[in-house]
Amino acid sequence: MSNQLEQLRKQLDDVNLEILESINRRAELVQQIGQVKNKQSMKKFDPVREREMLDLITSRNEGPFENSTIDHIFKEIFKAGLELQEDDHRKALLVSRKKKPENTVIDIKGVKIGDGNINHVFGPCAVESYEQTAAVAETVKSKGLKLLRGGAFKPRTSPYDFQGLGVEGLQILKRVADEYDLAVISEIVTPKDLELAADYLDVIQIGARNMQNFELLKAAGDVNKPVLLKRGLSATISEFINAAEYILSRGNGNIILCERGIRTYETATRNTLDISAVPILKQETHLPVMVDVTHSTGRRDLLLPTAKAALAIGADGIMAEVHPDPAVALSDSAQQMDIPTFDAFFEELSSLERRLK
Ligand SMILES: [Mn+2]
Repeated sequence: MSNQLEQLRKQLDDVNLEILESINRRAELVQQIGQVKNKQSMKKFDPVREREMLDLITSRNEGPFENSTIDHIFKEIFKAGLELQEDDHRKALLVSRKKKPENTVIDIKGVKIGDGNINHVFGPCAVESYEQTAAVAETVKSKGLKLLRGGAFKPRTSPYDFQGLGVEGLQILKRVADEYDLAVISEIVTPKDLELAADYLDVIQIGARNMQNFELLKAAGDVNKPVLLKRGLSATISEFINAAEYILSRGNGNIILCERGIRTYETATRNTLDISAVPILKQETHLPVMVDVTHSTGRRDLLLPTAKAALAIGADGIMAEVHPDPAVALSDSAQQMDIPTFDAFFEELSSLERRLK
């Protein structure tokens, strides 16, 4: 009796190994098909073809398994094959370290971003006037910094909130950039403004709310300007990386990724700063990574500690908002730093930078 059981078990082991060999042989064929489809830019998933395969299989099914069970088992095998093809594709993402092991270094008016040195981006939330922007430019310049931010087109939660000065804001930024020899960064929200903006700006920002605006990403991939891409408020890291891939796939490889907090159930901060995104993005991609401490925290008292954490964890720089008189700012008045606060913030951050070197 026990001898019979042993024999049956032996046969079962043999069948298992046959199945193993068969499904791996199938996997190799699926990979070859994937390569052929890639060359012809064909879709990986073909529901008509899957239906044909299932029909052939069930038509030959003599049991004891029911057709519905066979359908279910093979559907899992098909799915595993499809995932194998997609894995092959993921290995080839242009933004990935697998594709390009060395860091991307972006030259912005002589400042190198991504070469291991730290560079920050400071400036007002929105450009409100020449005087207001110039006041921040002066303090940025006095610290030996080169990059100035300022919003001209402001995508706001409410349509009745200040929407930015638009082209006039870009003109103010350009004037300030020329007068103070700074490089300016501002958000563009629509593809039609990209070419115009390129005349005024040194870096085009794509904001969190537009991270998956695929037409804007594609258009940004066509211009010859560095792009600072912010993570979407509910975007996974994989979605963020794929958004960058949209830009690079069109030819523009000068992309800075910016973690700016994600939406969670926590209400103590405006968003939850996903600090671990920084080393993940640095490992998975070859792009520079910055951290926006203003929008991630929404709290002035957290700007310095989160900025320190960002530098300690390997960010290429910090983005934060500075306004000569935050109390009267037309946007983000609660978390912009006034100039004395910014002076103290910068001094502490610089001393950490020196210790990190
Ligand atoms: Mn802001």
